[in-house]
Amino acid sequence: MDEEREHFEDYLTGKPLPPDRNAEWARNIRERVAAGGYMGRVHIIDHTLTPYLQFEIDWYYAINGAAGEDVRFIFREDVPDVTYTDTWLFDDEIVIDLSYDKEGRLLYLNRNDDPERLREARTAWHEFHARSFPLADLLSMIRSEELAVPRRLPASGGSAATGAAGARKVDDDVVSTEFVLSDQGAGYPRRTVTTTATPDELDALVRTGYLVRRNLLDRATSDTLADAVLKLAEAEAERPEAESLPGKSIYIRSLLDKDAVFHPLIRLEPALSIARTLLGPQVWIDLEARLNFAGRSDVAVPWHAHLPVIPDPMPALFSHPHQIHCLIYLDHVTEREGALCLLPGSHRGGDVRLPLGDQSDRPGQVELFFEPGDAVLIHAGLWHRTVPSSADAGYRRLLLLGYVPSWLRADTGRGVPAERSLTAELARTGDAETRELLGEFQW
Ligand SMILES: O=C(O)CCC(=O)C(=O)O
Ligand SMILES: [Fe+2]
Repeated sequence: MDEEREHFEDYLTGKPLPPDRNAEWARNIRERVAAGGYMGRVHIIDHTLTPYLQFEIDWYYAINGAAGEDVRFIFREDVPDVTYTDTWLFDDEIVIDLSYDKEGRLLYLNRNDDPERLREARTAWHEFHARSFPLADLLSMIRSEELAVPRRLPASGGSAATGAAGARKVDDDVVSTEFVLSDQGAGYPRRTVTTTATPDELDALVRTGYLVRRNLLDRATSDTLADAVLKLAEAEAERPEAESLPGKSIYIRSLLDKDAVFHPLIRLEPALSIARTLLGPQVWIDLEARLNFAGRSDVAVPWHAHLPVIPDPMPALFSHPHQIHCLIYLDHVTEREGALCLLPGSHRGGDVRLPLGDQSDRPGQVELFFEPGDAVLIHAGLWHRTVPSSADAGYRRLLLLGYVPSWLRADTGRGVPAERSLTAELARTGDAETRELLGEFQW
């Protein structure tokens, strides 16, 4: 790596390239390819070439490509939504993951023999390969000036080695992202999102699909909100439209419209900042509650995910349903009330298909218990359930704070409102597909 750094620094000063650069490696490639082997790589790039990428192309890729390596590129916006890391995959059988420090220096190589990791790496490779293009196309884009090739180097030469680092900064484990909002009308303003979740915690949420936050609300706040939830539950329980199992449990929807005591949760920064860092800066908030009445046994929510909408096969322009749901517990959740069970990583693949009503233990499940004010953020695609309560259970109240990308809205609220909703009537009489086309979605 240090040698590479030297070469890069020479390159930046405009030193001529040694004609025999990378010769040994190129011989290795030629031999393998001549013996019928395949060598290839896919490199993620942006539309502006970084100085480091220019260096890699001129110093290595041009030589490797000529020797027979399938050097390929993928634009960042085309990166498939699969789990990937910087990985070498040998003969479709051996996975080696590479890890780097913040400056982009190699920290270690890790051979991973887990069959699940192999499956993941193969999927990532095939998806990346399918959406990538060869070096020859990249060179032709550079020639035809379809790609920006800045001649002036960034003022802080040091950061060049990390490639397109984006605007995410990490100082003392505080992650700060400066977003430019793609808002033409407002002149493309900037918005900085700062979160106290550490980079490791953010990565864990993305990878495993959950992140526990203890004491997200202080005790006084959680007690106040618990009372407000109970009051609404009692007021709604007798209504015919109530979403309840009478005497056992009830969902209360649209809380922000029902009691202003919930409004401070709109700006619950520790959770909001995590959601904005991961989903993008523009989200809207939906708040609901669920309550189990005390003293009831066998009250449980079977295995489910909140957004089980990934079709098979995957259409090219499918919109992945990323939302973050923050479950805030307002009571003690012990064995009596029943743990929350999660299946870590189950938000990533569409291949978990548990039958309706399934309450069985699953390999790898994680059980969580809570104190009032504790929370867990989950990816909305994560599979979870609750363990059945016992007869000595206390109340089990939780808030479901949903962070939804802002563009995902049924109603823009603009123009002259309709006097009466014709579509509501149509939906009442229409079949399931008509209702779906009118915006109804049941899960
Ligand atoms: O009660 C819980 O702990 C979780 C409830 C849940 O998963 C839900 O209502 O969607
Ligand atoms: Fe749920």
